Amino acid sequence: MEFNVLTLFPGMFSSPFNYSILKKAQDKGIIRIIVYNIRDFTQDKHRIADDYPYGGGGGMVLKIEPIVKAIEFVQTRGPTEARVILMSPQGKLFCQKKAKELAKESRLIIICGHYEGIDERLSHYYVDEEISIGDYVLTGGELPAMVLIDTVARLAPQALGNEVSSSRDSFYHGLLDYPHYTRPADFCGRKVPEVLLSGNHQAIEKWRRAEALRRTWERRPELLKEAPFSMEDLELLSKISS
Ligand code: 9D3
Repeated sequence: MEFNVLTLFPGMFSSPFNYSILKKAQDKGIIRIIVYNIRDFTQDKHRIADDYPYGGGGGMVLKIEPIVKAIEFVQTRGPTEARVILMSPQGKLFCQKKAKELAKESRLIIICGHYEGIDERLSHYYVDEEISIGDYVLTGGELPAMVLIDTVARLAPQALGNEVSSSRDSFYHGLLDYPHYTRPADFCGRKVPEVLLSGNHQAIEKWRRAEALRRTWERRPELLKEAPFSMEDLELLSKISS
């Protein structure tokens, strides 16, 4: 899977992807992250990528021409048409479901704005969808693009090694994670729950499921509307909530 990032600050993308699962996935050729500097697609001698807004008011607006040139360059460079995503505070909220949908694509173009805005004709004529990562104000679309790439890349077929299992993701689908413990079994009198030391795998699975349900009920009850439940889950939930 190929991620093509268009940004005015390509340097921001060098280190975050050089670690852990994403590093391994790139080394193995499972994903490719290619970062383009929008300024390299300007055609004037001052390499100007932004301009004053029509209608006045403060701030600058990213120009459409260099971004469209960059999109066209990436489109002609690959075998299939890439889906074009604009990171934008006006976009639809990013979520795991959207990540799974994007993981089916073979190529993405991800555009990062970094000023007051981008000429509206870009999103109107050249962008397939606008995505926001949440209702808070950042300085640009670069960090949101990294969040999106991180989330989608780990879902790309073969990206997850043994260290993380996506089958566990799917068993706990829509729920918060259960608590984790490792040695020592007693840290200054703070003990690991007995059941985890019992070796009874059926009892451990039941305890983990109950803890995941309990935490979700306590911390993120709105998630329970979407999560799939078994009959046993409903029994556990009725105990928790009484
Ligand atoms: C007052 C108008 N502001 C929009 C809320 C202007 C503005 C603020 C911040 C325009 C761009 C930005 C930079 N942010 C992004 O480009 C961005 C973003 C974000 O700020 N929060 C969550 N998701 C995203 S995706 C891109």
